Order: sequence, then structure tokens, then C-alpha cells
Amino acid sequence: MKRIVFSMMLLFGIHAAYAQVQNRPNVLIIYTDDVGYGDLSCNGAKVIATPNIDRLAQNGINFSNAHATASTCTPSRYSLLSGRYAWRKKGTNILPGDANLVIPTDITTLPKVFQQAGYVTGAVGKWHLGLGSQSPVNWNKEVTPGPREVGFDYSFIFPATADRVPTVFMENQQTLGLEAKDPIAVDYHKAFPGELTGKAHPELLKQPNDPRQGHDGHIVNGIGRIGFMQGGKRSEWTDEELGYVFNNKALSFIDESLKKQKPFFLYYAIHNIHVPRMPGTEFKGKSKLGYRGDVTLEMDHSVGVIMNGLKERGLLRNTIVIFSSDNGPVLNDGYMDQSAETAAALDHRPGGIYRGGKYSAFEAGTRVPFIVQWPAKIAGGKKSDALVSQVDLMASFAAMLNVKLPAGEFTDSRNYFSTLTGRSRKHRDFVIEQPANSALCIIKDGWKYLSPSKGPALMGAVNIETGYSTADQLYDLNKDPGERTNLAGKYPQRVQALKALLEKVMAE
Ligand code: NG6
Ligand code: CA
Repeated sequence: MKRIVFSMMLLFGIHAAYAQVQNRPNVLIIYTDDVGYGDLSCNGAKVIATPNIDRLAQNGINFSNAHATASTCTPSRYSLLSGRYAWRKKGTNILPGDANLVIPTDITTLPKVFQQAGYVTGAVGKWHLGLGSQSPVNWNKEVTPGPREVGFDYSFIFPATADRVPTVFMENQQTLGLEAKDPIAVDYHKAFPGELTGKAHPELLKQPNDPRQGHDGHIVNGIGRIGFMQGGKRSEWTDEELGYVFNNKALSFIDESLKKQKPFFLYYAIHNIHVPRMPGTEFKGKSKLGYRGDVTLEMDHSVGVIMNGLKERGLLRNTIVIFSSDNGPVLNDGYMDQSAETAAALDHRPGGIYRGGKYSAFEAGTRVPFIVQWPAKIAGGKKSDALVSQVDLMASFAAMLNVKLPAGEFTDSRNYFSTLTGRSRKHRDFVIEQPANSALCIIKDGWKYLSPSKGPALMGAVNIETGYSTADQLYDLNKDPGERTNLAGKYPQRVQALKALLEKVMAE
């Protein structure tokens, strides 16, 4: 009898553990590119509607004080995936398209946390964290290390940005559609003889580049890019298809994970709304805001496609969906696509009430949209002004999954899972922001300190206020969220305290 009870207990125990694994939520991070806080209708945009993202907010929690760690792409992505501030590591600013992988392969990462908990992990979309360990990268064979070594079982990416060569897709770190007789070569310094460039042949361009900003190298699909490329003619993408291709790959990854009967973690890094903005044909001219508006509609549509896909597969209830952006907004970022003109004419403010934008130390640089939906556990329609940071996702999900981060391994990531899922109002003690020139800012208790730095107060071509100043700056974000009145002279002790805290964290 005893034996029977024992074996029943054992069986039950195994079953319970199995059920627990089965019940674990899927996790989908939709990480968009250059989408500003004010670009979404759920955050106040009036001249553009983002119904699919608004629905996420209606069914989840919309955060108004959430931060990317940097106001540019590579460092923000580095932090999200590694749980570490990028400014701790050299060479993690905006990378050229032929850079090597910047995330060390021997550290705990967000996807590795999920792998340890038995999840299938995938990365689809923009990468921009470098590939391989040898220079020049050989694009004609499997490039390693890459997403796999960072913790993704599956990857379907483009290497850097849509405005940088090589303009190809890579599936599991191999260039898609490559022909042996037409190998790819990439060079960021000199053009290949015989290859046409945007600089020499502006008449071939369907979207003119801004001559002040370059983007006049390799031409693919009638658009000039940064850098030069030869070969790989059959593997080059068509910009109008990027959204469609990535959506399909995201859904097929989900289907594969279902076949494996495992929960999934998908990092869906949507390429929109970064330049060059070249909407799918069905979105061209659909918005009032030129191509930037059109790709915003396309980006929102992608969210809808994936959410419908979850619904059709019966996965909506127990999937945690996080929608966010890697950095703040920019209008003219290298191409003359009418975005600045249309935004001005209709008074569209992509950064919302916040000052600055992409690249900048002011709030619009890192205060990004951040929405969490989880129907099984979160009642919808909530708003939160808790101070949260993308750097904390790794420790937060590790806590949810009961995965112990190795003792002795230093990270900047902290567990705020209960805040992110609306069960607590506990917020981050402080947030650190990294602008393009890496002169760090810190926010604590609603006060923001900007370190002094050299550099232009206005980035001319992109027309963005950087926040750079050789003087200390202090803003009271509660009373002055638009950072208009510098109170550093009035509150020197506050300045000293924030400076000291920043220095302490930097020295950790
Ligand atoms: C800048 C590019 C800009 C964009 C950005 C990266 C110039 C003049 N501008 O250097 O067009 O590609 O890098 O954007 O080259 S990010 O969102 O990936 O950080
Ligand atoms: Ca970006």
C-alpha cells in the first residue's frame, strides 16, 4: 500500500511539474525601431491611428515612464538582451553593418534564461548587434557567433539596419538565397569598381537621400545605403516586402514551437519605422504623414497580424506580450521622405510632450512606448507611471521562471516582474540614460541630472535638440516634463547627490 501511495505521489509530482512547464506563459517582445512615445494614438497621437497597439493597451498596462537604456539602437538592444548597460563595454555604439558580435557569448542573456527554463527561443527582424568574430565577416558561409550563441535557437534577421549593407536576410546565420557563383563582399570604406552608388547615380534613386547625411553608397531597390556591397544579387531584399516576410517568419517560429510542445520566447524586432521608410505597397499613401506615417501604419498592422496569429492558435490568453521601442523618434534621418514637412504641417509630435528625440539626452530619446499585455493574469485598461527600464527584463523573467542568475555574475538587471505585470507599484530607484555621445543622465525621484558634455546643442541635419551642454543640468520632471527650466543653479545639493549616485553606479 505504502508503495502504491509513494508511486502515486511520484507520478502526481512529475505530472504537476510537467503541468507547470506546460502552463508557463509564452513571451513575445515586440521591439520596434525609432517609434516615439507620441507616435501612438494610445499615447495621444491625433493624426495617426494605431488601433492594434491601442488594443494591447486596452487589454493590458500602458506605462508612461518606461525607458530604453540608450537613445540609439545598438546600446539599447545590448541592454535589453544582456541585462547590462552598454556604456560599461567599449564598441557598443551604433555599429556598422560589418561589425562583429558585441554581446559576449559566455554571459547570461535574456534568451538564455528562457532556454534554461525549457523554452524555444527565436529572434526575428533587425539585429544590429554585430555578427561573427572575424573581420571582414564572410557573408558566404554560416556566420558565427551570432544570435544562436547569444541564446536564440532560431533566428531570421537582417544584420544591421535597413540603411546599411549587406541588404540581405540571414536565417540561422546564413545568407538567404545566396548563389555560389555570386558571392557577397562588403566594404564600409570604398566602393567596388563597377558597382553603382547613389552618389554617382542619383538618377537611379526612387527615394532621394539627404546629401548632408550620406546614405549614398550601394543602391538596392532604388535606395542608397550606408556602405558598399558587391555580389549577392539574388539575395538582396525588397524593402516593401520586409514587413510581410518578418511577420510570416515570426508566425512560423511560433508554429514550430507548438510542434515541439514547448513554450516560446520570441524577440520580434520589427524594422519599422527606421529609415529608409519604404512601406509595403498596400500602405503607401495611407497616412497623412508621408512614408513615416505609412510605415507606422504598417508597423501597427504587423502587431495586428501577430496578435491575430496568437488568437487563431489559442495562445492569446497565456502569452505575455511586451510592446516597446529601442529609442526615441527622428523625422529626417537620412532620406528626404517628407516626414519632417508633414509632421510640421499637421503638428504631429512624435516625442509627445517630451523634448529631444533619437540620439538625444532629453527625455524623448529614451522614454519610449511600453505596453504589457497578459490576459491570463492582467486585467486590461491599466496605466502605470512607475519608473521602469528595459534592462530589467532579464532579471524579471528569470524571477518569473525561477531561473537563478549565476552568483558572482555582474548584471545591471533587477527583478521588477510584479511591477511589469501590475501587481506592485514598486519602481526602479533610478534610471540611467545614454545619449549618442554617451554623456550619461540619471533620473531619481522625478529629478533628472544631465552630465555636462561637449557637442552641438542641435544636431543640424536631423534637427534634434541633443541636450548636450558644458554646464550641469537638472530638471524637475514632475513639474517640467518638457525639460525647459534648468534648476542646477538653484539646487546644487541635488546635483551633487545625483552626480555621486551616477558615479557610484558607473564604478560598480
Ligand atoms: C546614423 C545614421 C542614421 C541611422 C542611425 C542608426 C548617418 C548620418 N546617420 O549614423 O541614418 O542609421 O545611425 O539608427 O549615417 S539606429 O536606430 O539603428 O541607432
Ligand atoms: Ca533605433
